[in-house]
Amino acid sequence: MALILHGYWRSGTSHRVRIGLNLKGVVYETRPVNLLKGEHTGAAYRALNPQGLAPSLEVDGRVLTQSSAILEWLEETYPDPPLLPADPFDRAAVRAIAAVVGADVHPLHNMRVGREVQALGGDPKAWNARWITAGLDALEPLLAALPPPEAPGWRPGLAECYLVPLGYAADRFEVDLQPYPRLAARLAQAQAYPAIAAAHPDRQPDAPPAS
Ligand SMILES: N[C@@H](CCC(=O)N[C@@H](CS)C(=O)NCC(=O)O)C(=O)O
Repeated sequence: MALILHGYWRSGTSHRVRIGLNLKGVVYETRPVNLLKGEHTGAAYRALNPQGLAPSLEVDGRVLTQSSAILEWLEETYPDPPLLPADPFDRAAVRAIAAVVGADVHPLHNMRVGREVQALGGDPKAWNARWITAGLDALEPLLAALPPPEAPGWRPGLAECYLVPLGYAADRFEVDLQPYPRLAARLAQAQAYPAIAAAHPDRQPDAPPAS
């Protein structure tokens, strides 16, 4: 299969999908969509994804959108190694974490929302930090239901697809992770995996050169 990921280096949802692809060991081409230049709202990108949001995954010419749907497609198409645990309760715990990040937090700190906040006279950075903090507060107790990263045989999966980009956003908007020891330990362990390190925004071809 020929896979093309249309995304942006610093987009959390593109980051999610890169982690999923890398954890599955799937080879893909990256086609950058510059959100700052508004390329996602142009006709060329909307022909792929009428909603005009990143990412989109092209698979042999068919287009998948919405990071959660793309990750589910990946799990179903490439079951090994799995992103989800075997036990249905453990799966539900992982999906709850994904929903907190994907449904409750990320939509509030999206670029288009930040621009509206600014247009209304607010401070987008403080807004983003406020909602990321609310998400971290919700996640820390939920993480107690998952095997800790120190457990034998632990490996990153769907939870990390969501948590690692949130950790990046927390760092970007200067939210201290010190009050969240479970999350901090998980992120440290996950980031040591080459598949996750390779998905880091700074390592993408469209990232600006390090200063
Ligand atoms: N629910 C969508 C959200 C996609 C989304 O919001 N992507 C952001 C980048 S992380 C975007 O394209 N933002 C453009 C904008 O805010 O104008 C998904 O999970 O794929």
